[in-house]
Amino acid sequence: MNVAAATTNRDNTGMTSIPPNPHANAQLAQFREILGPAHVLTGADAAPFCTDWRRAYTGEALAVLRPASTEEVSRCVALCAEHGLAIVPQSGNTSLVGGSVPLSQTNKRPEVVISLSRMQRIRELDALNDTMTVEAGCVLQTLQEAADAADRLFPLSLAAEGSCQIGGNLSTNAGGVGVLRYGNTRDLCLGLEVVLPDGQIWHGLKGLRKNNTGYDLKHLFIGAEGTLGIITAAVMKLFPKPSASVTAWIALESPQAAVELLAALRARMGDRLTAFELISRVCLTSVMAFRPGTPDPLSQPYHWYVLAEATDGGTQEALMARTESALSECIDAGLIHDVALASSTAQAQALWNIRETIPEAQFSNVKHDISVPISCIGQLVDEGMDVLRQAFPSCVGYIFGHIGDGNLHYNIGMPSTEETQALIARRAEVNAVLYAVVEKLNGSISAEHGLGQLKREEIQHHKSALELTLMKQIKAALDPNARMNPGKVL
Ligand code: FAD
Ligand code: 2HG
Ligand code: ZN
Repeated sequence: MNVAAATTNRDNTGMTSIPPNPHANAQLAQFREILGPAHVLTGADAAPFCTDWRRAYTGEALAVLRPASTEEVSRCVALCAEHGLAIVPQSGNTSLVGGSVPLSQTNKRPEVVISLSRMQRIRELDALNDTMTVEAGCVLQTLQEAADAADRLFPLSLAAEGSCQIGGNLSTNAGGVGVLRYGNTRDLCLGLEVVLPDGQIWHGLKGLRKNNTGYDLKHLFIGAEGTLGIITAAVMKLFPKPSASVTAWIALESPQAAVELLAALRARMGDRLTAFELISRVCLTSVMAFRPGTPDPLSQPYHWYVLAEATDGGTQEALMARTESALSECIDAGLIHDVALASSTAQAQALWNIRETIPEAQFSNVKHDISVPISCIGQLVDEGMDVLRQAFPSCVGYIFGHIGDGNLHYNIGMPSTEETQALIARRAEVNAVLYAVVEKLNGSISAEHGLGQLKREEIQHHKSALELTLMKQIKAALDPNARMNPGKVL
């Protein structure tokens, strides 16, 4: 799905002016010299880069710079260092935590956005090494297509894949629907090329599966949300392309039943189980309302569903037979109420369309992207809703997500738009109630979206003093003048 910016205005932090920068014109002229005038955007041309997808954060930048090569990124970053300008790296701008846009506050240091979107080359696809070396601005879907054309699979998959770019995926260590089988983006990366805050280029583009030569630097930049440097290229892993795929829409009693079903199916199907997504009835009905014509996959309603996918390298018939047999054993064991198996690629796609539409169908609410050990999911859902309903009677849980990874999008709204707006204004209180349960279960307040601006302060209450100190020391070592993506993460 290509995610055009959403149109509703919600918890907007407002647009304010940056303090006068007497050197702005001279600085812009120098950037134009490096990039050419067409690739230094200001004013209205820069505005779309300064607002996030949910229109929850709007900031202001001196300019949006659009380099076409690592060399150009390096020269721009060196110039920023010379002039003390802060830098917001940006890829597809689909961040759900306000990580990819400049700050809105007054008296801040002037910021430039460096957009990687012109760096779209696949530099090399090494089929025998099962790797591709790609530039940071490659759209995720393009990488999936390039792998497919080479008879390989690039397994990272999320609803924003038509817009997000691999540099952003790496910088957020994105998850998505394939983590159960293939891991997070971190697990898919073998090497990186990074422009450091002073403009130096770290050439770490190795396609090695074994390389124990001291600290593995790439892992510092993966998941750093642009606060340590700018990723300009990466070596990503490829996998054998499955030849068979079965998709099932499964109705069940509860999230706890889903966890038990996951264990039962993994025992029967092993690594063939590639996706296992929880979807509540509330989410399904919100998709049906948002996209009229969306069919209800089963003939009667149930409170909870799982969208599961199995793939392997054998025949379609064999995988279907194995899946049917596993599912019927689970029905006999009382784990499943009903199930619809897609009998064509089009039917499978229709089921996945429901799942991928959920973010758009319910984006205006109090978002939570949380994880707990998979075994604690049932408790998280039940206890979480209990305490939330005590504090906010009549609140509605839009609960869905990657239950196979212990990661739920536990979004909280109210029956009407007005009440939901009022709840969003009390977001901190909603967070406090739910995060107490997450904390008790030894979970995380950000499973896959990162911290950005949204959770920058909250995280202080969920990490130990030692963890925060170590993070600050790493930041100070790589970015001593704190010019990389200020106001995010730390
Ligand atoms: P951006 O939003 O542009 O940037 C994200 C962060 O990375 C920012 O902090 C930015 O400064 C930094 N950054 C970007 N590029 C670079 C670079 N080259 N070097 C250094 N720092 C950089 N996320 C998931 O994990 N799983 C999901 O299932 C999922 N589903 C989504 C569905 C929808 C509809 C939407 C809108 C978002 C979803 N997201 C999901 C969130 C988002 O798509 C991911 O965080 C994604 O990885 C961001 O990629 P991007 O290219 O848009 O990065
Ligand atoms: C997803 O899994 C995304 O679809 C979006 O992470 C989460 O809308 C959300 O809260
Ligand atoms: Zn998600």
